[in-house]
Amino acid sequence: MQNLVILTGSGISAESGVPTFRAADGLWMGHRVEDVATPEAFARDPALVQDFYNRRRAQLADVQPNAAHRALADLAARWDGDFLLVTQNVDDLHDRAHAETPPAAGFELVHMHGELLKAHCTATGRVIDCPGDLAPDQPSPFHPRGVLRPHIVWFGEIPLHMDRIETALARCDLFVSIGTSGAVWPAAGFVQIANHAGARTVELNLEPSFGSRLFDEGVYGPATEVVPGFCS
Ligand code: BV8
Repeated sequence: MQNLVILTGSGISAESGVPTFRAADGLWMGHRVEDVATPEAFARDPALVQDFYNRRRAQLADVQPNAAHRALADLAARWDGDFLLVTQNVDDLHDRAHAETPPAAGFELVHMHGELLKAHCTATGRVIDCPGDLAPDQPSPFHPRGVLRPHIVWFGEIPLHMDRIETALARCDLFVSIGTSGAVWPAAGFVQIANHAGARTVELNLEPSFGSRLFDEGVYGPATEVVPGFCS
């Protein structure tokens, strides 16, 4: 019984039409990341940040899981060991793929950078399904001085589920990284934890990532081709 950890990044959703972060122009949907994905940006210009996430949340209605998301869901349905799917993505494409193909008992999906479809209260941290477009000073239902913000881990904030992730990495037999540039920490360091645990490490990406030399193997090409191939 093998224990599996898979990490995904925006590259797995690219062929669904969801923009990746580090496209050639370095801008992300017309913005510099630090202008929209930091607590300082939210404090400085909440209208800009709420609008940026409102637009991305609205776009989810126009995209669908692709063959790579579905291949992972098929794998999760038949995997007989522990399978932790860690996504850096805040879209719900993995969630939808696994809802269509229910996973086996040992499967768990965690969003380490949060979820577009959720919001949290700035005063209490309580997380709820996002009630729709958020206003710059969206009142929180949990605290008179709270505001609802996107439930997104911004740069400089601590990723979610880190204990769960590090525990799974320390005991995994196979670690697969899919569609990520290896530019963002601590996700970029997960392969080193897996290597230290003696796991086989594989990178599936359009091209070698910044950390490609840390992997035992690399298979390069579009996710909708290399992921189903790897999972079969
Ligand atoms: C933390 C939510 C401490 C936002 C995201 C200096 C100052 C301040 C901080 C730092 C610093 N130096 C380092 C840091 C830490 C910082 C960091 O790493 N900065 C980088 C930029 C240097 N990290 C943090 O701040 C993190 N927090 O460190 O806290 C800590 C840590 C551990 C324990 C305790 C405390 C928080 C980072 C989270 C930021 N939030 N997302 C939002 O979505 O709005 S990160 C963001 O980047 C997304 O989540 C994204 O997933 C992630 C990584 O990017 P990728 O997914 O890899 O996307 P990218 O475009 O880069 O690459 C796409 C890849 O896909 C490419 O390789 C491409 O070839 C490939 N591809 C494209 N098309 C396809 C494809 N592959 C296959 N098929 C295709 N068709």
